[in-house]
Amino acid sequence: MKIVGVSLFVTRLPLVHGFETSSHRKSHLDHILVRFTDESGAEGWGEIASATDPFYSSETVDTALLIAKKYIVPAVIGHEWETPAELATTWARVRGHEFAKAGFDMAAWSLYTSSRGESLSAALGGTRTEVAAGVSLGIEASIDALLVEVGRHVDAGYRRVKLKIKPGWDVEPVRAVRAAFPQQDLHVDANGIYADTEETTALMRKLDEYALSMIEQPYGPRDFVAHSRLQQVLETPICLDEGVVDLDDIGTMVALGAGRILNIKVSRMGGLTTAVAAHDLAREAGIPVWCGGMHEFGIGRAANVALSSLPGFSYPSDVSASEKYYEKDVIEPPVTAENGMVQVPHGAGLGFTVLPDWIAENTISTEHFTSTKQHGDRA
Ligand code: OSB
Ligand code: MG
Repeated sequence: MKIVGVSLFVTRLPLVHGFETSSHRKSHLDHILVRFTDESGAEGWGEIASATDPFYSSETVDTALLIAKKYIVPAVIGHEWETPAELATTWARVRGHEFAKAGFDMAAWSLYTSSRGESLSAALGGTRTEVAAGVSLGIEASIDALLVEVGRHVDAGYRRVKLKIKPGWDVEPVRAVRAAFPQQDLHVDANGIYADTEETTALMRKLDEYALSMIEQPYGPRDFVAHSRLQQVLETPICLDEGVVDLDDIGTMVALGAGRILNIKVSRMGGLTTAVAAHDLAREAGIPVWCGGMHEFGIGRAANVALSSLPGFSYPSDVSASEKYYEKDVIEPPVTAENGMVQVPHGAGLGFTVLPDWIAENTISTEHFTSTKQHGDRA
């Protein structure tokens, strides 16, 4: 297989409901869609779901575009490959930039599976026909507003509700939501905002009283030692997100006991190839996993659904219906959740159709590269 054309579409969508985390608030997202074309004219699609600002990871939309154009596109165009893992070796010497790599890895899996007439889920080793959907709820202006949001999503059937927390918005909202929804599978995500102090330890132990299924990334991404210390005095499992960007990090997490659950994100780990390897490694180590999200548009969302069908994904994933975030998605049909379950498509490739009209309407800028030109030239 050989890629003869790559197109990068910087696309923008407004969020139907503004989203606030411990670091910032957003009302729209810019994601880069990656389109591969092979010699036969077949297409593969990927999504670079990087945030605009470097507050979740160090990457941004601008850095992803730069790395893609300067290093990844020239490496993949014209290269002969049989499997996505093989194509991924072409950009392996680029350190970091996992979000940028993930978009290309996803496009390779999409092209590979659609060419073989195989579903993405089956090719990745998926065993589930439907996956449990959790929902991630941002910080709201008031506890009443949060209770309304939780109620809407519990009524919609979501199997797990995650609440974003930060200092000053932690024990109170958790207490209120737990009181209103005593049986709900509930967890919290701090996005690494807490300082490793005795005060934080006391606060986390307070959260232990609310039967949360996990506390996601309380401390900074590199601080495995602080997570390990905290886990030893907590009943509630700690789940790592930002801290785990490669397979070595899983080794560190396990060796130090820095958490008992792992959030695997396709984007954060550099693509589906690494995400599957992370799943296998966590499984061997007895660490249950779930699939996290980056508010993906439909292409990235389809990849998340397929990944979540692997057997080790035993907690509900952040695979909400497209409509939770966007009015009109890039794929047809949109991802839907019925009674909190998302069906895993069995059609070839991503299992969804990418809509050219949507791309025409929502693209801010486009760059095309072909193998007939010097690598990296604009078409
Ligand atoms: O920490 O899981 C996170 C969104 C953007 C950045 C970080 C995170 C999130 C989410 C959204 O929680 C999950 C989703 O895509 O549904
Ligand atoms: Mg998280």
